[in-house]
Amino acid sequence: KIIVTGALGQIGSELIGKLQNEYGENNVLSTDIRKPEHPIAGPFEVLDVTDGKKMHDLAKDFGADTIMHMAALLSATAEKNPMFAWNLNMGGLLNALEVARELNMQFFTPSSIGAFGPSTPKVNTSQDTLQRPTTMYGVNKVSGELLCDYYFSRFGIDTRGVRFPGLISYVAQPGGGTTDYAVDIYYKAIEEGKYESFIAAGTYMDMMYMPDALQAIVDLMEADPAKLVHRNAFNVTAMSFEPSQIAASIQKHIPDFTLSYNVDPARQAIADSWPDSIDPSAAVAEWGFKAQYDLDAMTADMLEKLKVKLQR
Ligand code: VAH
Repeated sequence: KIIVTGALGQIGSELIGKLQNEYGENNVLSTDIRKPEHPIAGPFEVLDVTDGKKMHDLAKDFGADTIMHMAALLSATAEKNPMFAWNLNMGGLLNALEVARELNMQFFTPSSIGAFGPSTPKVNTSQDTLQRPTTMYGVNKVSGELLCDYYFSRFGIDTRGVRFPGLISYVAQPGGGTTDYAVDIYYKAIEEGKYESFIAAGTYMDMMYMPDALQAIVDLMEADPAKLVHRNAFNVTAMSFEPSQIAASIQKHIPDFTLSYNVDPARQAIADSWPDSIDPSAAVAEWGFKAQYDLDAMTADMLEKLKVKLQR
């Protein structure tokens, strides 16, 4: 039985459906800081992750044996409000780890390519390398990786996690990410036939389609722990592209689509501090990570699903 925090977020909103399919609707307790606008399947409770006592009581009463901590502020939002981001991202994580320790639960939380910084080698960034991020989000992610390793080595808690690249999905509009230009572009392609990118041409970032991200979480959590050399920060990625490449992929379906640029210095600075491409070989070797969607497969599915969602 799994309790999920941040269940209404970009990953959480699709993760709960994936978990319900895998483990049964009533074995997944969704929580988030406010009630869902539209009814969702399965049990739901309001939870502010900075309230450790309520998190403990909800997990205990539900009989959870696993916690998936998905609640966090993303990079651009965190940079606008760094102190609030520290308190929410680190306070929430510590509460979730403490609940996992008190109730001896298996634990998952995602890290990010944001855990790398400008001094990290940028191309084919290895699993174990220099991590001096220059954003509050990145500081939170590196701290989180170390804290999760600590809860494994010090308390024996079965903590696991991946470094997600930019995630692209059509269900929940992401909030405040730097990679979210790659989500916005699909909506605008259908709504307006054009997109003005806040990320500059030539800015490569790792990306992955949400179905691959969800499968990666399930595969890692189901993996044989004896095979895990790493635990809380597996590099995972499906592709690396820059804005003109995703535009070209869209133009295969919408020939008149045009891309222009209006770079946002704040989010460009964040993007410039991250790798161009990361090496997922540890995840492949230790738990068989494999992404199914490449750029063109993702584009075809995103446009098809968004045409329905946007009724175009
Ligand atoms: C962000 N989408 O942009 C998130 C993610 C790697 C990017 O961490 O902040």
